[in-house]
Amino acid sequence: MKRIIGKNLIISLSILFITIAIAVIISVTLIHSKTLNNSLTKKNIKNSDKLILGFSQIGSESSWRTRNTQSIFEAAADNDIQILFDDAQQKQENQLKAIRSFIVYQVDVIVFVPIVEDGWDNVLQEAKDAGIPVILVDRQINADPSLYAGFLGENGVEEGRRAARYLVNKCKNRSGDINIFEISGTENSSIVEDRARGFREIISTNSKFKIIHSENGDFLRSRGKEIGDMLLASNVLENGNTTNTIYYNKQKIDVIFSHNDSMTLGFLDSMEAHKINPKGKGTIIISIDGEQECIDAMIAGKINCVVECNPNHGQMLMALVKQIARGEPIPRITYNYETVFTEDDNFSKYDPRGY
Ligand code: GYE
Repeated sequence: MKRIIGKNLIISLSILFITIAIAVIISVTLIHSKTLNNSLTKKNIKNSDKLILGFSQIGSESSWRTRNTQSIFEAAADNDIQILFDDAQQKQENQLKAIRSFIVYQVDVIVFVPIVEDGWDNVLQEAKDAGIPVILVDRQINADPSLYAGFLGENGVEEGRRAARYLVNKCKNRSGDINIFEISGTENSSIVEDRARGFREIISTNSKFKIIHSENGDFLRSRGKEIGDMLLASNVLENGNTTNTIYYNKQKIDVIFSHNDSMTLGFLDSMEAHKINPKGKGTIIISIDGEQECIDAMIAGKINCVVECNPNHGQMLMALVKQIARGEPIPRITYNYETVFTEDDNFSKYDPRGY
């Protein structure tokens, strides 16, 4: 009798254990694909007139990115377009999975922000075979152009050129080498390559400009701080005082060219931690994006120039989505409006940035 009770207990415990394990597996799966599954039920509205847009975003690595996502959601709501959303959390494999889910759900249009340039051909061919048009937002790819309808975003090459033009003008009366330390973003992303190319194109017209090092900061504030900590450790002298001149491998850094505001702000965090006076540093700092916090830092004299990258793609994107859903072609490339903010501006004319 005791043995039978013991046996039953073991069986019951095993069932309980298996049930818990299954519940854990299901909830973990749901956490990642929460938005997709929520929308799966809404997919049944396919019979209604609402357009359904599958949108794969990279993640939320910067305030710029957060605003970019918001802008697309706001515009979709304004245009009565239903979004199936997936946050890829900085992984291309998650984007590939999301796009394949959109194909299974038979969305009307797929929009995605390609984290890197390569590796999209197969999934885009699958979308094409399923008859679903694809629009790239913000970043471009290396793939046969017939695999997607068009691109909407910023002109990264021009952003790099604008950063360099500011520098060339700022240093027009300086002779001798001007050493540049570059903090770049996600490796193999089109935006980093474009900004780097545009920047080099302009500075190469004068041999005094020298890029002495380029460090990948992944577009993250935390990495900007780490890079700052690595450079600035030697600024703290034995007597506890700090020196304001920044060096890399014993070479004085005249310019920091940072590919986004998050990394620039991380670098400023590090300067503050090392008690380096940002105004007396003698290093020109140039950043890209135009986040409010960076504009404020420029107004406070800590940064010299911020090249705008406009994250507000929403309204333009919805216009393209509707156009393509009507079966009309869209332009291969649509650029957003962008400007440059510098220390010489009349700051009272600035509008709040909204990100
Ligand atoms: O500059 C940065 C971001 O791809 C233009 O990605 C975008 C960049 C932007 O996270 O802040």
